[in-house]
Amino acid sequence: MNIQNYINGNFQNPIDDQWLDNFNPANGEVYGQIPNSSSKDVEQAYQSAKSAFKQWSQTSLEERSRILIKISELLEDNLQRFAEAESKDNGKPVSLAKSVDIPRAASNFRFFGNAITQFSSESHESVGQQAINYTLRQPIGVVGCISPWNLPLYLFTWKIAPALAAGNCVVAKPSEVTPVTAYLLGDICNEAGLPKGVLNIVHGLGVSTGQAIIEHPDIKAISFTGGTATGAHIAKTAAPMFKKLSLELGGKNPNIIFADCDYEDMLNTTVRSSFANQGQICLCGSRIFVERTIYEQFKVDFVAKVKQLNVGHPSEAHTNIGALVSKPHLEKVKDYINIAKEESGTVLCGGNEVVVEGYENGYYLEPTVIEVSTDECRVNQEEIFGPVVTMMPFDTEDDVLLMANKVKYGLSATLWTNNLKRTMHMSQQLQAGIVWVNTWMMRDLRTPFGGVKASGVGREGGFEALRFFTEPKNVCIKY
Ligand code: TXE
Repeated sequence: MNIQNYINGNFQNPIDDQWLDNFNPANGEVYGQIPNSSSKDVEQAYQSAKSAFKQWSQTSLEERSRILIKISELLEDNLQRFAEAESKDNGKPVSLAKSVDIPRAASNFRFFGNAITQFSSESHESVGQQAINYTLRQPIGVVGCISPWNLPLYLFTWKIAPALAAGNCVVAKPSEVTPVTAYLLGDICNEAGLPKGVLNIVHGLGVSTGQAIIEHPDIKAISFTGGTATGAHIAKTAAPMFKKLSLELGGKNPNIIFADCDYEDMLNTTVRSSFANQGQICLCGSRIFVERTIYEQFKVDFVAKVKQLNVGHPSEAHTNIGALVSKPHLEKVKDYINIAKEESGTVLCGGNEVVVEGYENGYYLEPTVIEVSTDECRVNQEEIFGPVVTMMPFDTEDDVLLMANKVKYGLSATLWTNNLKRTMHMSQQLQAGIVWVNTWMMRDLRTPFGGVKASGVGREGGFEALRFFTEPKNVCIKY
């Protein structure tokens, strides 16, 4: 499938006619070409967004809301087609794309379509001075949204929907590794009646297309999800132009298990929080810490369950773990398994590539559990972003808190306990933007989402996202 840029409501080839191969991770074959857009394409997308801005920013909230909800409905109508496209592009099981990725992309549009009708700003009466202040929340103008490959349409729309709801026009770039569902979204936007130029989607490499977006002097805000190194580069580039930035970056999240938890629930959820989406979710609990009194039992039970996971072709109904997203990523994850062995970690299960019959060149890897003897080893400190978890025992609350916080990241943490005092204490002390207690990845779209430390700056979700995509202006009236 060949794809094109979506600019001013039309599909078009890149101006310089530069193209990239798009791979199917399930069989390693090239199945299409995608534009590698240059700054010329980004400029055209910007001009189209700029021309559309005046009218879109003046469009009533009811009308914006109606269009966003229509996009959501059309995504739902096309669930099967989008789920299959996402799976083919990314390697994730179709069942996962159908139950999580595409429904969530639809929810993003519905949620922000509704949220904008409830969004309001503050007013401050200056008592005794006969003045009133009120805050205008105005759209920024043209904003840039750049998203990664792990949850392609899910994260792409998580940025675009609030940006559009707040009255901005958008230049967006999905990951060059998984661009297809973003391409398909263009048609849906046209069908829903989104005016031309309000959303523009340009495809290409980070260093060419992405770089042109972040360098563009008139794209006033950048919402980015991706690797921490890229986030740092974007911050450096954008800071001298005083762009507004929201950066959602990597994670190395602790999953802390106390003996007093609901064991079965914890065990089943821990399998999911370790290996969902082939472990390629920034929220995965990739460092498992288990209270020593149940450590040996957990080790036996967890490994037994992990061994039952089926690695297979993404479209097979019995597949739990599909293909990793790309060959270079597979190599990176394998390198970490070798590093673990060199660091004297013990591979309790997995660790090898899987050959799936009929798809011998696909990027399949066994779910891998590594027992580590110290929390300071590289596999316990660096983001692997694949189907690999580490585990080790702990003795006290203080010990595990220290280890949990002793990484450069701070995105999420999971805590399994029925002790209320401990829950309150640990939730306050964990250095993370999100703490889940007795659950994992339970999402309410109204809540603030994002991380601390090297996991990024800013929060997405709910009114936080609408605040990010608007500029507050104070108006003071003396009467
Ligand atoms: O991400 P990149 P990569 C982590 C994970 C992974 C690592 C690298 O550990 O192994 O990051 O992944 C665009 N200007 N996460 O290399 O490069 C790029 O085109 C503007 C965590 O795939 O950060 C893509 O659209 N844009 C993560 C997006 O940035 C640039 C999800 C993300 O790609 C750019 C994915 C530039 N100079 C990976 N360079 C999470 N937090 O969920 C790249 N891009």
